[in-house]
Amino acid sequence: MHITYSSEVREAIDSGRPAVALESTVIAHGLPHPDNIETALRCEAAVRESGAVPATVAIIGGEFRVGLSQDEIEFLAAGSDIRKASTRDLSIAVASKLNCATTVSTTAFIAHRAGIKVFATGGIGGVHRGYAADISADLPTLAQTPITVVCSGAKLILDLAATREWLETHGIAVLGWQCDEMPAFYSRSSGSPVDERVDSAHHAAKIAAARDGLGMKQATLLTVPVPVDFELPREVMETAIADALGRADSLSIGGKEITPFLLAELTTISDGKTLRANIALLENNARIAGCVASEVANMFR
Ligand code: PSU
Ligand code: MN
Repeated sequence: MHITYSSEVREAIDSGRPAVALESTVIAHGLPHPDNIETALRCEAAVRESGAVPATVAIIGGEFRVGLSQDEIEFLAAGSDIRKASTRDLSIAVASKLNCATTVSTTAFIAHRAGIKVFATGGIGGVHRGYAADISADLPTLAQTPITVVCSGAKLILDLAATREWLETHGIAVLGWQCDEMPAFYSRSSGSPVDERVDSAHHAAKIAAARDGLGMKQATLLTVPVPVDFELPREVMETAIADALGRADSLSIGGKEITPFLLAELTTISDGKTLRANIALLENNARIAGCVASEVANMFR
């Protein structure tokens, strides 16, 4: 499989230095312009502050890219004609030489094959509410890709209980970063327990190393609650989500459009509060992923 690396990421991987993969769908489709550029750069800076090298993943002209320049990030953020590439789009993207942003599923797919062990994002996709057949390709990919994904759980617009059950059925361990309950994206609680609380990056890294030692093929989810100052209570969010889902339904929005549509609707309904929470958790997750990647790299020295 052909992957093109930035020189910085190439050197980090070759010398066993820690690297953290970052996705690009959140840049091209998840956040509005220009917050998306600023957030992408802040996430990269957060990874660096934790002593790791950021490796933002995308597909440019059909080429799998690991590590992007600022110009390339700005190109994705400008967003015109950038396809949201999920697993089913990978072969099409390569054959037709497309420009694509990578979701959690395709970022994990590419990052794992690039030799990167830790990946940071905001919220993974999951089982959509009221339509159990709409399951994000993020889930089956995580069931087949041994990488550690640092996230704030699944996005609150989803059916979180069904998503939690799916993870359990498919053998994906859910760790809680200094918490006992799986976070719910904008909210710090979901009502679902984590499988193990971890209080240090070292503990998380030990679990990831044990997974690899067992030869397991599943990802590990390290779930991190949104920073307290940015949390939005779940009860308040439920009304907003019901409104956003109603609008999506009346406009017949579905498929890959639904997640970006709902996130944008919530930003409008909440007067920007969900956007600020999303940015805060993305940056925080990138920082923690950098710490975990550093611990993982130490174990292999
Ligand atoms: N995290 C965010 N914002 C996002 C996403 C994650 O904070 O927009 C993206 C991820 O790329 C994830 C995708 O893979 O949303 C899920 O899309 P879908 O539900 O269509 O599978
Ligand atoms: Mn879907």
